[in-house]
Parts: sequence; C-alpha cells; structure tokens
Amino acid sequence: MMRGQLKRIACILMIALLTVGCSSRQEPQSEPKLLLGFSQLGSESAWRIGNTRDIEDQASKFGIGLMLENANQKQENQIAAIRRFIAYNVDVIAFSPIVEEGWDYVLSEAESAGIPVVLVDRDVSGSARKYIKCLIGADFYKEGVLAAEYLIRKADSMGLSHVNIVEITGTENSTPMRQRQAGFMDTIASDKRMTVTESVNGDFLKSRGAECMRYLLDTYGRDIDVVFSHNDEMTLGALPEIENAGFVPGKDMIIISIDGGQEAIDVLKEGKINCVVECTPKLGTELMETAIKLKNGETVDTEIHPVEEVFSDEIDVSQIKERGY
Ligand code: GZL
Repeated sequence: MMRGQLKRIACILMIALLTVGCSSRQEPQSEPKLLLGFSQLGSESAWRIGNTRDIEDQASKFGIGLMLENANQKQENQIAAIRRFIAYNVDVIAFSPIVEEGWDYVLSEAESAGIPVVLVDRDVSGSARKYIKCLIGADFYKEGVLAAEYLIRKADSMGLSHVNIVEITGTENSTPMRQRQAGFMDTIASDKRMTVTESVNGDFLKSRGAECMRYLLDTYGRDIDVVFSHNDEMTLGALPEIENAGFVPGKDMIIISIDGGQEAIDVLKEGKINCVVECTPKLGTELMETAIKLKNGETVDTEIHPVEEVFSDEIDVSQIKERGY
C-alpha cells in the first residue's frame, strides 16, 4: 500500500481516536499539514500541564494533526506510544523522555521507519542521541547556575558566614534533575560558606515535596538555612511543612525554586519564596516550526533553548506579568 494511502488511513484513524476521547483536541478544519505523534510523560505538575496545553494550542494554530498520548509517568507507556506512532506512519515523532536511558531500541525502530524524532523539554543519554533531529527545551544546567548565583548574592547581602543547604531533587535520572543539580553544585563548589547537608528525591511531585520536607525538618530542623527545590510543585508541597514546624519560609529559611508557574510566583510575591528560576513550558511554537521543516526536508537546529529569567526578592515582584501556567 502506498505511503500516501497509509497516511490518509492514519489521519482517519487518528480522527476516530480523537472522537472516541483518546485526546481532547479538535482536528484542524482542513487536511492537516502533517501528522505529529507526541508522547507526553505525564501530568505531574502545573509546568507539565502548561506544556501539554501549549503544544495542543500551537498544533491547532499551525494546522497540524496531533496524536498526543499521556504516559502517566511510565517509560514503558512512552515506548508503546512511540511504537503506535510508527505503526500509524506519522510524519514526525516528538516526546519528552521521563528519564535519559532506555530509548535506543525504539528510536532505532523510528529511524528504520524513516520517521524523524524531536525531543521536547528533556534529553536522552549519549548513545540514543544519534537518532534525534532536534532538542527543544531549557538549559537546565544554567537554571542550576542561576539558582546558585542568587544564593551567593543572598548570602553576601545577609552577611552569612555559613550556609546549610538541603536539596529536594526532581525525578532521578531525568535531565532537569541531573543538570539543575550539576549547575547548582558546580557554582557553589568554590564558596567555602556553602554546605549541602542532604539531597532527597521528590520526583517533581507536590506530595513527595511535602514528605521530603517533613523528613528534612525532623532530621535537621533549625540547622536548615536554604531549601533548593528542583520545581515549584515540590516547593509548594514543602512550604506548609516548614510553617507547621514553626519556621517562616522566606525568612527563617531561604527558599529557591524552579519553573515559574503562577502559583509559585504568587507565593514569591507573599515573600514565602525568595527566588524562582523560570523554566518556560511554552515550547509548542518551536516544536511545530521544527516539525514542518522536517516534513519539508529542511535542515533544523540540533538544539533550541528558550530565553529564561530569574524572579526573586531582588526585583520589584509586583511587576511580574501573568504566567499563563
Ligand atoms: C522541566 C520539566 C520539569 C519541570 C517539572 O523542563 O522537565 O518536569 O521542572 C516537571 O515541573 O515535572
């Protein structure tokens, strides 16, 4: 059967899937420019939900047929989704890998099928990288550096001679967890005031952020000077635990977070968080532009990093605009 017929069948199948509730998105009114299969890793945070919404909105805007599957935090679901995209013979596959390892086989299958693959948000480890056309996402190492640079300035302004830091990390072996930690640790390494007392894994989840903070407070209590949390969700889970323990977040403990969602920015404005490093989830435009170029056989950038800023108690936080996620 010709490739073109296959694609028409795939579009019909996809529209059928969409109408039976596989996805909530409307299809473009005219024939889609191309068929994009996207495996989203889950719905663990406001960031992730904002990322999904942006990709859906931009697919509609660009007239691109989108098969979006949510893997509910399971790598095996992402691998199965990619295999379904290959079977439907989509024009482009994109996914946000929940962890960096374990993708070589399925990506080699996509390559054998002649379907280009784009990474959104997170990366895959070295050996699998050869199958990737483009990575669209934040410079997580820089986010860790920005967080540490803020802390160094804050310690200077407070005249601190010693700074005990606890770290609540994101999903183990994920790109943001590995690189935010590396950027932060490398930046404080030469500052003799800084001590990282313990790092615990909060898996980017609010509930786990609360659990981690309870453990850290029980273990170190008032010896904690700084909480460095890899995402807002875990930070927002940790804050009530700090208050329940009798401490004032933002005053008794310096709170540093990453993502920049509306809820965390509102808490920053209340003074309970000291610094939020932005990590924009709005990657949909770059994804659609890249998919169209790949469909047209054009060359694409191997990496696209959005420009991101730092929101902290060093600026007039009342001027921070609505975040949209
Ligand atoms: C970062 C993204 C992370 C966010 C978390 O780009 O991978 O995953 O920081 C999300 O909120 O869970």
